[in-house]
Amino acid sequence: MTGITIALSKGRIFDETLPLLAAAGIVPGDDPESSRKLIIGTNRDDVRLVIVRASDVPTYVQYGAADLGIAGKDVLLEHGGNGLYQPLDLNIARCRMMVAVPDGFDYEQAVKRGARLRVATKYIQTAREHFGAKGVHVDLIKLYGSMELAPLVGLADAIVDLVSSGNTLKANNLHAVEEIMAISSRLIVNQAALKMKREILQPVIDAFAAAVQP
Ligand code: PRT
Ligand code: MG
Repeated sequence: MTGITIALSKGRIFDETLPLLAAAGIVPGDDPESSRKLIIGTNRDDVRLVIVRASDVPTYVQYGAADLGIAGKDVLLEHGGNGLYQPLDLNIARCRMMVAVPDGFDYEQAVKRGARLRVATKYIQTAREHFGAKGVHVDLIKLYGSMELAPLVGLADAIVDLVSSGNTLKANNLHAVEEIMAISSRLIVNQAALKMKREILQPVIDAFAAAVQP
């Protein structure tokens, strides 16, 4: 293909990327929420979109199956970023990576006692780094979704998860006890593609950069 392929996940990243695409003169031909197509054409013959799982976006770009992608910092930290050029923080899909516990669980006290905490999370690397730096001993339990359930059924003492409104924590009688980091989504670029297809890629990257909201 002489054009470029952009990997996106549907949902919040796709929605918040639309204005950036528009700034680059790119308008998707279908809505991934209603269409079952995994490859979506655009108004431009030389640009197509592939719709993949959020956590798969870095993999597609790393191997050059997509030239560009947009992925959360949470996802990039777990992936490791190998082979990826990350020129821009797009400041979209913002949230915070937090440690949360059930209401009534004394986290400070447990940490002070040097208790071994059981922590359920999808973000094993980030959690390991966070608790390691604090000197807190943890057993990490890998989950792929609905971390909020784990402490409610005795699977874990605490979770590491993303929080935006805080409504999910509240609805499950959990509360945040620590912020690990602020999260937003980044533009990622395949390093080889940047050299081979710079004529098409660079103007898109520049248009995104100019359209980023503070
Ligand atoms: O859904 P799927 O399992 O396919 O993948 P995903 O959950 O990784 O994808 P998606 O599309 O839900 O999220 C894509 C990216 O959006 C993430 O990688 C984050 O960088 C970013 N983002 C921003 C969020 C949130 N905000 C967010 N609130 N991702 C997930 N959440 C979840 C959170 O895990 C928790 O379950 O929303 C729930 C909390 O929301 P509040 O508003 O109740 O606090
Ligand atoms: Mg999700």
